[in-house]
Amino acid sequence: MLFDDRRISNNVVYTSGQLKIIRIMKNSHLKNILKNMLCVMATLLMLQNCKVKNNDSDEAVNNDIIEVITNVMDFQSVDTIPSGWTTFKYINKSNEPHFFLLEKYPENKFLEDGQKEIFPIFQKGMDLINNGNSEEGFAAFGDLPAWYPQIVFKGGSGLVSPKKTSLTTIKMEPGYYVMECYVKMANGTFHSVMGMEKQLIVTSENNNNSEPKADIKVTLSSTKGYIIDKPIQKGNQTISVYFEDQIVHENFVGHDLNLIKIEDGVILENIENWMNWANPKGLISPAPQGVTFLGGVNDMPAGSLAFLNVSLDPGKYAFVSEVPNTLSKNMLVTFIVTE
Ligand SMILES: [Cu+2]
Repeated sequence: MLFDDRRISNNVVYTSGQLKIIRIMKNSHLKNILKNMLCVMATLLMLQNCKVKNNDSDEAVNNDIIEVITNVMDFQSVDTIPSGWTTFKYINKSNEPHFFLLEKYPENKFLEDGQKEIFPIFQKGMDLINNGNSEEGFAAFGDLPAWYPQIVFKGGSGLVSPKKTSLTTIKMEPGYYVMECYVKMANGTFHSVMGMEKQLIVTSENNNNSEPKADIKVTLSSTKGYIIDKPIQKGNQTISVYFEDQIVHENFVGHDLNLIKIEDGVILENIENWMNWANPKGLISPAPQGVTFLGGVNDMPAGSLAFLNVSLDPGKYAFVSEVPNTLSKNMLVTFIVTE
């Protein structure tokens, strides 16, 4: 019978052979749909994976933040990090202001050598200065080893007040570093002598982190002081710090940048005097009243670039360097952050 092997579909008559082809086609259409669905699912899974990967890399970026913690008179942090752009989160849990300075040591010189040949010399000189024998004290620094000038200051945090945290980003080159704080205790003893020194090894493996983007740009120069590119607003922001040049100032260190918040009535000259470590009353506990240290970028060679991430409330602030005569050098610059 003709109609036995024929079917009617949408008023079109098909032979059984045609129906078979249609079924195969439908099946293959279904397969295509399934295939497409699988592709979509696979894509979604891939995207999901990508998202997970991105999350991982976000976490990796977060993990890349190197925490440095001071509990009392110490540095707690990892010993070894890869090279590249590195954000240091300095958490000061103690009751004193501190910073960390990264000192790149010459080859075959290590923390133990510094402890033996450098720290005691500085302490001896400082003790003499504190006792009123400035000339003899500065002469004592002549006993520093021949390799001392080969140490390169490669940045670090600025001063950080008790219970405050700072974020400083520096491009770390491979090498052997010593992390040091040379703020002084009330009796004139350097914090480094009390245990605030630690080795940090930077490997040749690169962390592949990218350079931060700056909202505000500050240029440091021995002749012009601090040049700030635009007014600083409240809120979270990244400040780049560029060392146009670097010199040895009267107290043997180079210029750096510290961010401070200042209460009303604070005399700027008192801040200026306190910031100089070579002054018997400088860089010593207690810190000047009405001044909160919010980190910064420590001493670096000419041509260096580093970043400071800060969150600012309205108020009066200043950038100040750790060198003498900051007011006349334009290295104590105040600014107001408005609502
Ligand atoms: Cu310290």
